[in-house]
Formats: sequence, C-alpha cells, structure tokens
Amino acid sequence: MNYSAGEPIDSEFRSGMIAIAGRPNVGKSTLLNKFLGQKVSITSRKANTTRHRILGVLSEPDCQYVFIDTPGFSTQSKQLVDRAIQKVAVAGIMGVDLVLFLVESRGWHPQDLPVWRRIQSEKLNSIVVITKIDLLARKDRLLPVISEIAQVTGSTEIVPISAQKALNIDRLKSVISKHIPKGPPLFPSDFVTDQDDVFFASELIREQVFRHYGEELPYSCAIQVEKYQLQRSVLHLHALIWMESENQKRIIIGSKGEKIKLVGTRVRQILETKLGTKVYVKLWVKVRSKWTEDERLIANFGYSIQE
Ligand SMILES: Nc1nc2c(ncn2[C@@H]2O[C@H](COP(=O)(O)OP(=O)(O)OP(=O)(O)O)[C@@H](O)[C@H]2O)c(=O)[nH]1
Ligand SMILES: [Mg+2]
Repeated sequence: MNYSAGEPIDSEFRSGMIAIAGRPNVGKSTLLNKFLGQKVSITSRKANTTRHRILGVLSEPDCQYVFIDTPGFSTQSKQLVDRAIQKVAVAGIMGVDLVLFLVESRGWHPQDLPVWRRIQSEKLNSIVVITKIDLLARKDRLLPVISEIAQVTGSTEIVPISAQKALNIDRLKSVISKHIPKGPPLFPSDFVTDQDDVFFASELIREQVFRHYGEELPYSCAIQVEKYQLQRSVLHLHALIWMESENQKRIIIGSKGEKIKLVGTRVRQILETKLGTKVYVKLWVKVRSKWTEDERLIANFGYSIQE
C-alpha cells in the first residue's frame, strides 16, 4: 500500500516515533535492521558501535513505525567525542511517542539503570524488550529473567525477542502499534531512512573497522569519504580512515596492506549487493593525533558537540 506523508488513510491508522534505547551492545541496531529487513544501521560485537542517530521507517498498511536507533547509553564518557555521542543518545529519546528499552536476556545489568532512570525522568511511554533470547540455554530460563526485570522496572509491558533468529518480532510490532497514536503517516511509504549514500558508505567502512580490529582501535577511527561517484556504471568510493597515531595506522594497514584490503573488499561486497552495481573501493589511512579530544575535528567528522 502506497501513501504520502500526512495523507488521511483511515481513522484507525497509527504512526509514531519509536526510540530504540539501551546500554551499549544490547542489540539495538540489529533490531532496527530486522524491523526494516535491510541494513540501515551498522552492528558489531563491540560496545559503542553506533555513534549517530539513525532513522528507519517501516510502513505497513495500518501503521507507520518511525524508529530511531540511538548510541548505547554509557556512563564512562572519558573523551570529548564520547560525550558528544552521549548527547546524541539522550537527544534520540526526547519527544518520541514510545521508547523500546532493550535489556539482554542474561538479566539486569548495572549499566541498564541509567538508561531506565532517564526514560522515567523524561516520563516517556516505554516497552521493555528482552533481547537475544536465542542465547538462553533453556526456554525455562526466560521466566525468571522476565520476573527479575519486571520487578526492577515495575513495567508490565515486557516483550522477549531475538532479532537474530527473528523470534517474536511480529508480536513486538503489534505491541508497539498499540502504544503509538492514531494519525496520518509522518513519511511517504517508500521512505526508509534519512541518511544519504555517502554517510551510509562511511558507516559501512566504520563497521568493518569495528569488525576486523582489536578491542580499542576502532574507537580512534573516523571516516571521511572523499569520492562517491558513479562513472560508467561503476561506483567509485574513495575514503580516508583517520587514526590517532602512526602505530594505529600501521595496524590498520596490516602487513603488506592485507588487513585494509580485507576491509575494502568487505565494504565493496556489501555495497555491490545492495546497489546491484560494480563498486571500486579505495581506502587511505591518515593520522590526526588526538582528534577525539579536538572540538573542531570532532565536528568536522560529523559529531555534533553543541549543548
Ligand atoms: N545471539 C544474538 N546476538 C545478537 C542478537 N541481536 C544482536 N546480537 C549481537 O549483539 C551484538 C551487538 O549488536 P548491536 O545491534 O550492534 O548492538 P547495539 O545495541 O546497537 O550496540 P551499540 O550501538 O554499540 O550500542 C552483535 O554482535 C550482534 O550480532 C540476537 O538476537 N541474538
Ligand atoms: Mg548500535
């Protein structure tokens, strides 16, 4: 069913803004991608992968879900760039119709508390979503987790899911739809995200850096796309990977450039599948010491630092 923004469809039609919030690594971006049936937000096994507010719209005949994926709430924001990202996380839940508060099926974690406190202090309508239930060794382990989380949060609306195994996603959608207001669609039905192709390409590169390198290294990287151009049906993507030291640069490049080649290949494969065209990826690594502490560079790399 096609519709445009603001089109009066049916008095029962619902649409609303739904923030996906939670501590780092609980599965927020994976859930967004699952809802949309495509990769819009990057994911990795490392905490703090998402650094921007990512919008994803799911348009169904009777409901339009406007999801906002947010960076994980983190209380250990040592660097200036982390504090900028935390502002994005907090801003992401402001003024929405509903917050999905994600908690892992392993049970309540101390880092869940500041997120929950924030949702409550803003008096936001929320649903608690227990994620990654496929990781539970036995089904009967779920019940005690649900009661623990019900007790800590006092919430009665708790939905256990697995985004990876597509468990209970439809049920979650149906619960969400009951919590968002009746009203016309906010976006045209073919609208999926507000991020442009260049931003998405830079995110894909960042994702592959998160996936291919050790624990600390990816947090020092910023991606700058220099060229994104279709020439004779081939997409040319040129980008700089900014790191904070020569040593980091060496690790990113890897012996004989093999490691960075791997990153480029993976980015190329994902983009070729998504776009259906041939893609040519060229990556360079550059050093800008302490950019994560430099207000101007942080802003240059696309992180808002305004109060
Ligand atoms: N087993 C399992 N793993 C999952 C599931 N959902 C997400 N994951 C994994 O959990 C890790 C973190 O997922 P993300 O979606 O990046 O988590 P996030 O909450 O967006 O993380 P940040 O952006 O860092 O805050 C990844 O390795 C995912 O593959 C799930 O349903 N089951
Ligand atoms: Mg994320």
